[in-house]
Parts: sequence; structure tokens; C-alpha cells
Amino acid sequence: MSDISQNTLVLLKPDAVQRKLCGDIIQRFERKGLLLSALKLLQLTPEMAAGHYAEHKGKPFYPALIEYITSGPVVAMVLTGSNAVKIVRTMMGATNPVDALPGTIRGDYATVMSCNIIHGSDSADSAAREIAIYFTEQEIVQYHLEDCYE
Ligand code: RTP
Ligand code: MG
Repeated sequence: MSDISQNTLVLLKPDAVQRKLCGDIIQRFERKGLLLSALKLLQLTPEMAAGHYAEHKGKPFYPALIEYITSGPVVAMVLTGSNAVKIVRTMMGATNPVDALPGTIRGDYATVMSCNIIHGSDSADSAAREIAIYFTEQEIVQYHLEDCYE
């Protein structure tokens, strides 16, 4: 697997904000070694939610998914690092929290698929598409760690 740095889009879903889990989840990613390149709290419009979840339009769970993701503010961030897409997906755990292992974010904090705490891009192509929904190019700050903090 390539060591080339990637960006990935993470959303802390409305239940993460309501349950005050944002700091804890961000800390997990920082401790892992991923860099925060962009961060904001926002309320998704139905249009933004439909763009984000376009691949699921028409599926039985789609209306509930849009209602859930627009039910309150979310925290959106761009995380950067080697293999960031795969690393974030591994740290998130399985989509259905019933199958998510302890130690993963969904495994530790969620019980049902309809409120599963976190979204992470599932590929580099998805990441590029999703990042553009939430952030302008100017809002993404690419930087290097000073030698003493590497
Ligand atoms: P996400 O996009 O939110 O990061 O989740 P994911 O990749 O792990 O799962 P995905 O298949 O993309 O599904 C998006 C969200 O839709 C809900 N879902 N419900 N059968 C169902 O009832 C069902 N399948 C998916 C989940 O909330 C999932 O996170
Ligand atoms: Mg997905």
C-alpha cells in the first residue's frame, strides 16, 4: 500500500455532537497520527445531505438517513496522512454497530445502524467528491509538522 499522503472527509454525525463525543473522537485521530487539515461545525441542508448520500438515493433507508443527518449540527473535518482513507474506516468500525469491534468508534459508542456516530469516505475518489461539499480549497490547510513534533 502506498505511503503517499491522502485526505479523507470525516463527519461526526448529529448524535456525536448531541452526546458530546466530538473531542474524544478527534483525539483518537490525532493520537493515531493523522493531521487535521480542516474543521467546522455546520447544519446540513437537505440539499447538502442529498449530495453527500447520492449513492443511496432510492434505497429503503434513504429517507431516514437524510432525516437523521439533518437532525442537528455535524462536525466536518479533513484528515490527512498516509493511507488516511483506510485508517479512518478501520478506526470507525463496521457500519452496523452490532458488528463493530470494541476499540473502534462505532464499537465503543453506538448500538444501532440508524445512529452510528461517524462517517468516513470509503475511497480516495469519494473523499475528493465529499471534501468539495464541505470545504473550499482555501479552507483546507496543508502543512508539515515541525521536526520536534514528528
Ligand atoms: P457512512 O457513509 O455514513 O460513513 O456509512 P458507511 O459507509 O459505513 O455505510 P453506507 O453503506 O455508506 O451507508 C450510509 C449510512 O446509511 C445507513 N444505512 N442504513 N440497511 C440499512 O438500514 C442501512 N444501510 C446503511 C447507515 O447510517 C450508514 O452509515
Ligand atoms: Mg458510506
